[in-house]
Amino acid sequence: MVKFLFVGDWHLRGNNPRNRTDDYPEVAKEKLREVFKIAVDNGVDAILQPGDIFDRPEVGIAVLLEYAQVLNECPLDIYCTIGNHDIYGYNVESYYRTSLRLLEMLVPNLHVIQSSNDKPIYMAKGRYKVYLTATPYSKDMDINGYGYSPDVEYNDPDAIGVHIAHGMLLDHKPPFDRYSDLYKVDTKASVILTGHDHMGYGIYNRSADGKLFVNPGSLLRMSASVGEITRQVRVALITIDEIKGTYSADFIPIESAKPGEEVLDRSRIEEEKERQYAMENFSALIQGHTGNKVLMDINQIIDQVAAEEKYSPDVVRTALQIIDGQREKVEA
Ligand SMILES: [Mn+2]
Repeated sequence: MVKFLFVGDWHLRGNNPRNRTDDYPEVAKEKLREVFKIAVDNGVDAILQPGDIFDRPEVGIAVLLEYAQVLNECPLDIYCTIGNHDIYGYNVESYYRTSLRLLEMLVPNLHVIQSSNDKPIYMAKGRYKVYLTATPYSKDMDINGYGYSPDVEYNDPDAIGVHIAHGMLLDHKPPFDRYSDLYKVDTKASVILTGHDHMGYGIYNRSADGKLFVNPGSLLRMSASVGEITRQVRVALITIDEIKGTYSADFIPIESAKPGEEVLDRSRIEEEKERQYAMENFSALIQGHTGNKVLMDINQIIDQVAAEEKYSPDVVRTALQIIDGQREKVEA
């Protein structure tokens, strides 16, 4: 048997996200150590991770060294790819100057797969051969379903491809456009492991073509949404029978994860709702006075300013892309 432990986004950082009430860096280290123990106890061959190792492209040196030390306690190889939070301006070309790149240099067991064009990594041999590939976050991710298949061939008819992707693969239609449909996405791989969406659709066996999709959700909870409060933090054990050519996934709960209401603070969310309500009232008030439509939508505001100032369409498009990127950051 070939076994992998697949762990969702980490978002390592040196301080607390706004809505966390416990000690986030300490919790992160505790969870990583639990992950390593689960991996060893289950005799896995490697730990797999879909990117967003760090919450930002650059963290302080003290933070970097502390996490490097914890990762160096892991006796197993860790294979990951690059998430949108790991790079500058959503530009995967900036990887070489990020904290993740430095972490990779400090942790010999950590392997960052940088491109879906990289040669498939040969993981195990039986009658079937197990190969690992990955697609990092990039400007192409989720455009026409891109990201969930390697861009190289396995060159082996008996390959079982395991593909990691940092993309918005979902089992439902979200309130934004850039995502891929779990039920339709095309792939050469057999097992597709995704992150980026922190809630995770879980484990899905696509009966039409026998593909296995897994997103257990992020290891660390960043927001205090209702879904995050009730979500069980878990990892997934992927088991591949390289003789029979079968594969499956099972969840393993993270025991050190506290109940959401103990570590996530809802009060700011309530404050935010109140602020939004006040804004709506305010805009209704202005509309009543001026009779004009109030520009509440950022796209409208940019279009309006661009038209008034006669900016070129290229500038407007770039501005909107940057803002979209920031929005995704908030959502992911
Ligand atoms: Mn993420």
